[in-house]
Parts: sequence; C-alpha cells; structure tokens
Amino acid sequence: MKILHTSDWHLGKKLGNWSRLEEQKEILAEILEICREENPELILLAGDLYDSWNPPHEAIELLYRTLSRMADGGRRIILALAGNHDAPEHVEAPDALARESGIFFMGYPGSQPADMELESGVKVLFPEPGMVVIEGLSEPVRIICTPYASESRMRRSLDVENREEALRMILTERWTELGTRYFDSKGINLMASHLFMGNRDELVMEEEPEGERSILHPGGLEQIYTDALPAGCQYMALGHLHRGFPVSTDPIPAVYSGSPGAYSLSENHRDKSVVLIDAEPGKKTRYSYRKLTTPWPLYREVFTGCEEAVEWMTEHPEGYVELTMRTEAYLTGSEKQLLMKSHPRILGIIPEVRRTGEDEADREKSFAGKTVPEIFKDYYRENRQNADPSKEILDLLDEIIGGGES
Ligand SMILES: [Mn+2]
Repeated sequence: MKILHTSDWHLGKKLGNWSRLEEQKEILAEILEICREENPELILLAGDLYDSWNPPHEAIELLYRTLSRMADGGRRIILALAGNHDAPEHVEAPDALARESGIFFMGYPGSQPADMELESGVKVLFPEPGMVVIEGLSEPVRIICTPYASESRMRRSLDVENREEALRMILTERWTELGTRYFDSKGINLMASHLFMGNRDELVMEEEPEGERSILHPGGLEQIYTDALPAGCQYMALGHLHRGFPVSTDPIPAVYSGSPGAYSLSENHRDKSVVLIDAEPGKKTRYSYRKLTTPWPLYREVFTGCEEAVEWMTEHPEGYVELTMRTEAYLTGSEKQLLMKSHPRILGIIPEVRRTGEDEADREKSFAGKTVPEIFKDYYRENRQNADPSKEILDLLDEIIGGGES
C-alpha cells in the first residue's frame, strides 16, 4: 500500500520581508503532481501546516485548496496533525467540511474526531483519543497520531515536577497501550507525530531553523527517544525538523520528511523532499525520499567587488540572496542602489570592510583631537561623495549624543 508522508509546510512563512506564498504555491503544486503520479491511498501531514497561529488568509486558502485536490473527493485519505506552529483549534476548525472529502485534522494529542464513513465506503474511525483506524483501503490501517503537545499544555495536564520524564513516560505508556490494543500483523501499523525524536544512545543535535529553537532545550529536554515506539509499529512519520532524514531505520523506521522548502538561511544547501512509503502487513516497510524540484534556492554569497556581485546576480535571478560584501571601503549609496537593483529578492547586504594596517593607523590618527560631530562629518563625506551632512542631520546627531536640550 502506497502512502505519502510530508510535514512542515509552514504556509504563510516569510523570509525577511519576502512572502513565500508564490514559492509555496509552486511547491504544493509539485507535491500534488507527485500524488497524482504515485497515487498513494493515504497522506500523512505531520504538523506545522502553517507558520503561525494567525496565518494570512492566502495561506489558509492554499492549504484547503491543496488538501482538497490531493484528497480527490475522498479517493485518498489525508490525516493532518497540528505542529508547534499551529493553533490546534484553528487546525481542527474545518473538520465538519473537510471530513466529507476524506481530510481529517487533529489538533491535540487527545483529539478524537467523530467516526466517518465516506461515500466510497471507506471508514475512518477514531476508537479513542489519538487513535485512527481505517477500513476499506487496500489493507486495514491503524495509526497512532500524536499532534504536538506544547509545554504549557503538558504542564496543565501533568501535575508533576519533572515534566520531561513525565512527557516521555506518558507517551511511552500511551503508545505501548495503543500498540498492544490495535497493532497486529493483519494490517498496516503506523504512527504520526510532530515532536523532537532521537536515539537514546546518540543525541542528534540538529541545527534548528529560527523559530524552532524554543522547543529544543539544552540537555535534550522534550526529546523523545525511539525506544518509546511500540512493538509492531511499521513506520513513524515525523514532523518538526526541517532536514529530511531517518532518525532510526531498525527495527522501526522513524523518519523526518523535512520541510518542502528551505525556510531559513541555514538550510541553503539542502535537498527538499517528500517521503513515499510502501507498506504491507507483517513486512518491513520500504520508503524513499522523492526530491522536489520547485523549492527556490537560498543563496549566501560573498563578493569582493560590486561589479562581480552584479554579474553573479544577473546570472542568478531566481530565489533569494544574502550578500556579503568584503570590500576595502564602505559601499557608497549608489553602489548599494546598484546592488539592490540587480536582484529581485535580496535578503540583506552585509558589509565586511577590510582595511589595511596602514589605513587603520591613518584612521586612528585622523580621529585624534577631533570632536564626535567632526568625525561624523568626515565619515559622511567619505560615504556620500564628499557631500556635507545637512543641518537637520547634525542637529539630530547633537540630540543623540546628548548635546540637545530636550
Ligand atoms: Mn515544528
């Protein structure tokens, strides 16, 4: 039975001032194309559907439209979980409409939507919180679903001091219980969750994208170990880390699909994928990463001159670029303007001025005996083609350095 696993869409995410929606539309169109080509019976979306608790309406529309096309009128079942970036109640809000199309949202670890029989005859049952049983696909499917549980939510539900151990314990106990009750060799036994998972023996300290660090505490707090996975589980579909990789392969594959786009500058050289799974009852699950071609590149480039930078940007008009300008003098206003005009999406220009030793000495000498406004005038002239700062600017400087009356 074919299954598609993806996560961390982060719809509505911005990079600097740039909206990523245009790019996200292209990426989701590619994932939809893969769905049509591979025709999985089940799609697991393991959290962080949106980038924020209040996503822009374009992001909401994009999610609903994409999922609706993927589900293809209920011919495919979609399970979508909330991640730490999602508002759980917001994720679950469209349930009554979505379930008619075979799309099921789960916001909380304790979510238990009503059972559903689709027109196709497929039954999607929720026999207890966090448990999904699907009948009527090519094989029976059982899925333990654990959407992200926030720290405060855990603190509220667990009246204990050592929350870390409590979270691990409660998950391990719960998963073992559900596994014992529902997993057997007559069907396909899966898990899906949005959390930080690692091996107890080798601590994986992932380089996390901005905005994810809040749930990565030093010492591995809130890290759940793969030995908590219940016997009989054939695949754990994970969301949260943006790099796609298997945390473990044996005996149970616990796999991060990774985000489908490069969402921070630290991800600038990584391939982006979805995971295609081939599962059969009682057999080891096969899976493979299907590389996406649509994510826009994220460039971090270093140049030693403007001409060189402009030439490179003209040849690479796609994606986003962060420039580091390693020059001997500060860029002039017109140089900066020229750079900004040479690429449609510049994330920033980082100046790295390299002065020679002599220059440094000259510079220090040139400061000697001068007042701050005098040094400022020199600096201003150097950067503005010898123009003098206006009286307004000098008054402002005076106010900033404390010479002003108010
Ligand atoms: Mn996340």
